[in-house]
Amino acid sequence: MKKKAFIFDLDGVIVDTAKYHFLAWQKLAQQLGIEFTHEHNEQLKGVSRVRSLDIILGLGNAEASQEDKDTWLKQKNEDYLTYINNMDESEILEGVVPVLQYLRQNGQPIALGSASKNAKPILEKVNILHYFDAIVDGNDVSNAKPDPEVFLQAAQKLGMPAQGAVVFEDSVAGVQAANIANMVSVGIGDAAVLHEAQYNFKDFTEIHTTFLQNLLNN
Ligand code: B16
Ligand code: MG
Repeated sequence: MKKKAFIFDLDGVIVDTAKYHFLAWQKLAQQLGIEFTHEHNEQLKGVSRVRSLDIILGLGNAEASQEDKDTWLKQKNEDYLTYINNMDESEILEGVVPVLQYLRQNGQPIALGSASKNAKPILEKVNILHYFDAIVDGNDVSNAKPDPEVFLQAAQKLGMPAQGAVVFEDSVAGVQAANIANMVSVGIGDAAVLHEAQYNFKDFTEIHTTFLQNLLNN
C-alpha cells in the first residue's frame, strides 16, 4: 500500500473545543461590556488567539493597549484551560478513532496541524496522542491559515511530500491552506460553507475505509 501524510486539524475535527473557547471568550467580552454571541464565535474558528481578541475588540469598537491585551489573553487562556482540564475520551468526535486506527494499522504517517497552542495537552487529555507521529501547532508556526505553513511543516516532520498529503479541516481558511499546499482537502462540516474542499463529509462517521483506500490508490 502506498503511503501518504494524513494531517488532522484539532478543533472541529477531532474534538469540539469551540464551545470552551466560546465560554472563555464570552466571560472576557462580558467583562469588557462587549456583546459576544454564538454567531460571533463562528468567526473565531481556526483563527489564532491573538487575532480572536482583535476580532472581539472590533465587535465592541474598542481599542486597547498591548499591556491590557496581554493580560486579557492570559486570563482567557487560563479560563479555557480549566475547561480543557475536565476533558476526557468521551469528547472525541464520533468516527474519528476508527479512522485513526485504520490509518495506524496500515502504517500511514499521521500528524496534527492546528492553530491551537494547547493542542498537545488536549490530545493527552482525550488519550489519543499516541496515534500521532508529528504535532505542528500554534507554537510552531508564524503564519496563520490560510497560509499553508502549518500543513507544510506537518508533512515535512513526517518526512513525506506535501503534494498528495490528505488534510481534514473544518474551517474555510484551513481548507484554503490545504489547497494552496497542493494537498487533498477533506472538509468536515457544512459542505456549502466548505465548498472549496476537494471532498466533503458531515462528520467522520461518513468516512469509510473504501474512501481512505481510494485516496491511497490515487
Ligand atoms: P489556542 P484549530 C483553533 O484550533 C481554534 O479553532 C480557534 O478557535 C482558536 O482560537 C485557535 O485554535 C487557537 O487556540 O488559544 O488554544 O492557542 O481549529 O486550528 O485546531
Ligand atoms: Mg478547526
